[in-house]
Amino acid sequence: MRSEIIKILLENKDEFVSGEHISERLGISRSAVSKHIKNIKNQGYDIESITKKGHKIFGCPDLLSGGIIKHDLNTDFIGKEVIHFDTIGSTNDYAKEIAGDSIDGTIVVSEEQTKGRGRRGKEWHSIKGDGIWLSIILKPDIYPHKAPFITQIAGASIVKSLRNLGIDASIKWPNDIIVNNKKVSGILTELGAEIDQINYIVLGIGMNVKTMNFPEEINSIATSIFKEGYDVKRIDILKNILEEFEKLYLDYTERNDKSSCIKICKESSAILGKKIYIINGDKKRKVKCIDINEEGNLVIINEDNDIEELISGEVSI
Ligand code: BT5
Repeated sequence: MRSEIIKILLENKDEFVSGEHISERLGISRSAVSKHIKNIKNQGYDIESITKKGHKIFGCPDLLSGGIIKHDLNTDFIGKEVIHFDTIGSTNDYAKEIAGDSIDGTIVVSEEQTKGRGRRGKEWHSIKGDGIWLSIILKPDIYPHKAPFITQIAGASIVKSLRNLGIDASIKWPNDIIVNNKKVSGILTELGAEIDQINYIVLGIGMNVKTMNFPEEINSIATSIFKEGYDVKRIDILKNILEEFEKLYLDYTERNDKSSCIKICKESSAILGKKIYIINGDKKRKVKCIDINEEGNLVIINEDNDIEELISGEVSI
């Protein structure tokens, strides 16, 4: 309910909105409206309330709450339902728990994660208020083997969004977003499926936006948008990602069209045409990356001069 009230105040941000108007629109009593407004103010929203005139919003705290995300969000279904936490273990874990009962496109965001995860159980540092820790619940009508491509769609939509906002970013296949040679964002796509049917996909995106000091173990490989000299708000990045993601996702799931996504992946690749290392446990092999093909797979020339196609993996430059 609070997020609906914030949405109404933001829609009318140049004027006072009466308690009566809000109570009629939301079907709740005027005293309930007053209580909610009080709580919203306690969260840090700058709202002026004048008797007989109503309530006017002047400013929002830097929170990724539902009302702020939904305001002016230009999507059909992604982000229509927002679940926002101050702190949580992992947004992906929570999203998987609720996926069965959630509507397609529901998003889970948290200001902090205490058990953020990367691939294969690796730790993902998610400092409070510093980044975007987001999971999107998706229920596409596609076969399970087509799900991994969602990671490429996420990567393409993240770089596209960052570029829309003037940030020079690239993709290190398959799931890292890089700014000035350091990792700013990572993607974790998880699947709940039967043999021939997807129950849900949880797409996890982590992005460092404001972090200046990283923990020792990732300090040399990680960066943030702000640290690289870009002063962009988390909310603007997040909304851009949701909007760009939805377009490429619908191309793929409704029209089986991967072309725009692959084009972005190739144009923004940090490794295409370069010598890279393929990492497999303790082993490292030096190969040349020659293409990202129509399936989103990495095509390389290996150490024996043979052409190989990789479906997933870990690479370093
Ligand atoms: C990833 O895994 O890059 C996927 C990260 C996905 C995080 C999101 S946040 C919302 C959602 N909820 C979750 O619990 N997860 C998702 P991977 O490619 O395996 O990279 C993991 C490695 O990245 C770690 O081993 C570190 O080396 C490095 N790393 C950890 N935290 C980082 C950070 N904040 N920034 C940059 N690199 C980091």
